[in-house]
Amino acid sequence: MTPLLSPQDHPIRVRRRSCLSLAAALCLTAGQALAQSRRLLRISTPAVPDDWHARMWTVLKEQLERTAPGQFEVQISLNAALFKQGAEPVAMARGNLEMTTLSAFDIAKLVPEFSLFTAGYVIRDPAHLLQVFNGPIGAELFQRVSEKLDITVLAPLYYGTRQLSLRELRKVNTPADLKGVKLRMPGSREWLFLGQALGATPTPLAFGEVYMGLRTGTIDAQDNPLPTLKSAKFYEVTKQITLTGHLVDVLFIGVSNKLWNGLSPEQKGKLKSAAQSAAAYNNEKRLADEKQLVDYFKSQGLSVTTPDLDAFRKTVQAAYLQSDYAKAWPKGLLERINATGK
Ligand code: KDO
Repeated sequence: MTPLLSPQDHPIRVRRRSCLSLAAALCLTAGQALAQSRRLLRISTPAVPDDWHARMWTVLKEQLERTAPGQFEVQISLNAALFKQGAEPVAMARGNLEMTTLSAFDIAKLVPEFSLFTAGYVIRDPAHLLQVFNGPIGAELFQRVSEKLDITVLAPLYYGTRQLSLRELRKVNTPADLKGVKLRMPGSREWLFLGQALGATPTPLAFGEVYMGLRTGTIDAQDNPLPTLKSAKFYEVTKQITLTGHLVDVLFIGVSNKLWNGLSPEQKGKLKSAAQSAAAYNNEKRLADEKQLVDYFKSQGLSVTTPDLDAFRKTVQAAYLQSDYAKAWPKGLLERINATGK
């Protein structure tokens, strides 16, 4: 006997229902496939949210959403919340992180010639920095980074010119005036050497602890570019800025080769272009900030002084040239850097 059909089980409805569930199933599988084919891009940086090199990651994310919709899942983590400062390259090698900004100091640990860019008063200004890294010298060095760190550099960026900031007023004209000053540096050999070359007593401390260190007096001074002094609010616990301009500092937007090597040529092009846009955004904002921040800090009651730059340059350059670091600099590289842009 033919079973009685309830109104809901009418054959047309049944067929429509199964079509709908088939469509839903297809949608689900397509969705799952999309999710699987989406490349996870986890980004970690110690940068504070208001800093340009933190905001630039949103520029990268939004560009990728436009140019490669559904292909990347970008997760941005600021304030060293995911990995502590300097631990990013290891996290990338282990497959736990895909992107970050690397400093020359991070790279110098494995590629010794990079210590040339940790040395004070080598790079003349932001334009010189970008010419060096966007030209043949950059291409050669980035090849070494790929081999040694398994990271592809997508774009260099201008992090700013590092200046000293002190929690108390002090006459600082030459490196001798920094004798005994506890100058906070990030915690690696290369950073500490820079602090020492400046004539101070370098004290290692993570970026996230600098504000407190200045406030409580654990440290007497720190060095960072003016835009970071503002975004991380160090100026609130600083009485004096001394414009040593000792390091025209660079960061590199890097991606793990584990991710990079699995991308199609088209995806590589889009990711690289998004990284270049992010770097350009950072550079423009940072340069504009550096032009007007001295006035801002003065308006906040800080004393801004200019020391004897020749004295600083001579002392710091001599310290590097006499150090073991200089022994790792490939013959002729310093001369090529000096000749770039001239
Ligand atoms: C810092 O710790 O002083 C430093 O400026 C070092 C840079 O290489 C970079 O790590 C930077 O911090 C962070 O990105 C925070 O701005």
